[in-house]
Amino acid sequence: MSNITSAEFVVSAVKSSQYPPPGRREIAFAGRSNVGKSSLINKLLGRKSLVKTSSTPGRTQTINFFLVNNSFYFVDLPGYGYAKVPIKIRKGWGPMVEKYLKGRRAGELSGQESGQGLCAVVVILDIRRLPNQGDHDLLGWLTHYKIPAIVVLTKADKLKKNKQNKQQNAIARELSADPSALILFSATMGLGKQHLWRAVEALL
Ligand SMILES: Nc1nc2c(ncn2[C@@H]2O[C@H](COP(=O)(O)OP(=O)(O)OP(=O)(O)O)[C@@H](O)[C@H]2O)c(=O)[nH]1
Ligand SMILES: [Mg+2]
Repeated sequence: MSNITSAEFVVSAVKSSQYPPPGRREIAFAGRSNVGKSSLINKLLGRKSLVKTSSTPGRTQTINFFLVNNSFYFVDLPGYGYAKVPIKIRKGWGPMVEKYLKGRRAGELSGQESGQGLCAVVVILDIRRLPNQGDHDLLGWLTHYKIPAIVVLTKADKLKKNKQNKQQNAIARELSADPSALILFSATMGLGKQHLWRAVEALL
């Protein structure tokens, strides 16, 4: 998508009654706390601070919907796996996100029209780390609910080129995936923006 004409915050939700009404397609973004989800969305949309980012992990604790080009939603999901997030919120994360994934699937929504609902989840991993239990759980849910996943390795700017490739191969092995299926990204450098847009557009 080379042309973002509008991007606006719609709603923060903690339960399904607060989601915007169905009728549009949406792409969700998920990953562990502080991995760079909100920064990645801002970069994709070419907006500096549409989505709040923070160096303090656990900043995003609700499901945030953004309407893009008056056409589809981007959905910023809260991050998982950060120990300092209060226990009550941490315990709520699993059910809240799983309910979202289950309930918003394309074809699951009332009306059953194609052209609406969750088309794919962009799973964001830190290129410097191997996937953890939370990452595996998320990918497991996506497989279970037959929701396409686009896997992105972000913060690539933190590693030199040869180390990037090494990590890409190691993470792919851990996920039993093809290394070329993992998109290298950097919100600070803009690396991977076009590549990720192509993957998103193919599923929207
Ligand atoms: N060097 C570098 N830093 C990044 C990148 N993406 C995000 N960051 C930094 O990582 C920190 C967390 O970024 P956020 O986008 O707030 O992360 P998040 O996953 O939304 O975090 P939570 O909402 O707390 O789960 C911030 O300090 C960002 O500036 C990147 O590609 N490269
Ligand atoms: Mg965030």
